[in-house]
Amino acid sequence: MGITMEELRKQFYEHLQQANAAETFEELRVRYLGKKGEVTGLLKNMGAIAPEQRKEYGAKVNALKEEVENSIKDRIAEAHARELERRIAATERYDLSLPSTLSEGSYHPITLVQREVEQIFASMGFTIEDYDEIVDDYHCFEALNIPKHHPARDMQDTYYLSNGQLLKTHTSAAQNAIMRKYGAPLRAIFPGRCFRNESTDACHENTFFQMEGIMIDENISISNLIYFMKTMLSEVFQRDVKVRLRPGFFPFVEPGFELDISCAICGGKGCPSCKNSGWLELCPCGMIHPNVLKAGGIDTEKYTGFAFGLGLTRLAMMKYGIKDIRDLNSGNLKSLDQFVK
Ligand code: FA5
Repeated sequence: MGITMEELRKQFYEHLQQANAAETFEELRVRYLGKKGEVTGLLKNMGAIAPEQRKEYGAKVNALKEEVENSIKDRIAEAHARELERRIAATERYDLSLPSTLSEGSYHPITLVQREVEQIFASMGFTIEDYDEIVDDYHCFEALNIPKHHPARDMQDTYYLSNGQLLKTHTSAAQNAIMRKYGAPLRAIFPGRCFRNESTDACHENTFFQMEGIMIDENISISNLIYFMKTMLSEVFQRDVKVRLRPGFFPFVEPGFELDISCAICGGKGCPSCKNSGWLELCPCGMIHPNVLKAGGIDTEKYTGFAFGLGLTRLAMMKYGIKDIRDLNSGNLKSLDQFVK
């Protein structure tokens, strides 16, 4: 005859004493109560028991089975209760009636940068214009020399509304209306929220801000454009920033440029914020295409002009060292609170 019932009971309680995790309780259950378990195994001794004692022996084994089962259940319940108490003690308690820990409200970093850029351009004689977020195809594309089916439309994956209107994909959508409103000569900037059906990453959002600028007058050339871009960047950063100008294609300017800024997050070495290139596309620009001036009612014999489309959200990232553009739309007060002014 193997282990006795008493020895098995003692051994079980020693094991139960050591068990503390869900898996070990389950192991114990299988070890003692499973088909090949040790308590079940006691029944195999039945043959060695005198026939008149078998009934009593069977009842004792069943009682032990029940005892083992209940002891394991009790220990599991105890462990759950302890874990719950631990979690309650460790969890921050929220008391909604307490005053906020944020000392005062703050402007969003994009608002701060926007106001700064507005001030710089206002001091150089530019007016600040507002424009719709829902626009029509004509203003967003056709008036900008992007006819239907032009491949340049693919660059801006557009959210169309069921009535044929669309969410503005770029602030250039206001160019035509502003030219028509003021005529030439004209200096205006117009900040605005833009929407594109983009996959998001550290430097792309589906909702972001741009600031458009146009200057139209007699004898406006690329030199004027470069002067205004340089002045704006050195005022915003209050230091020399490395920029590069390279050719860029946009149907509404000719010639067109991409103005990139050396990534302020990695110092130009390459990181996720600049897609590992060390440069961030910040402010495409160029000389306004004659077709766009004509659509805006401007006399192209007399006037020329430049336009730029500054990535305001990216400028805020570079200015404040924000590594991930998605933080700016997150509404996370803890990270935005540091910009209190
Ligand atoms: C344009 O939107 C043109 N309308 C800009 C322009 C205006 C060119 C006037 C010439 C004359 P682009 O798609 O490259 O171009 O966007 C301009 C800037 O907006 C980018 O350099 C970038 O800084 C910002 N931008 C574009 N897409 C996103 C995005 N998904 N998330 C964040 N910023 C973006």
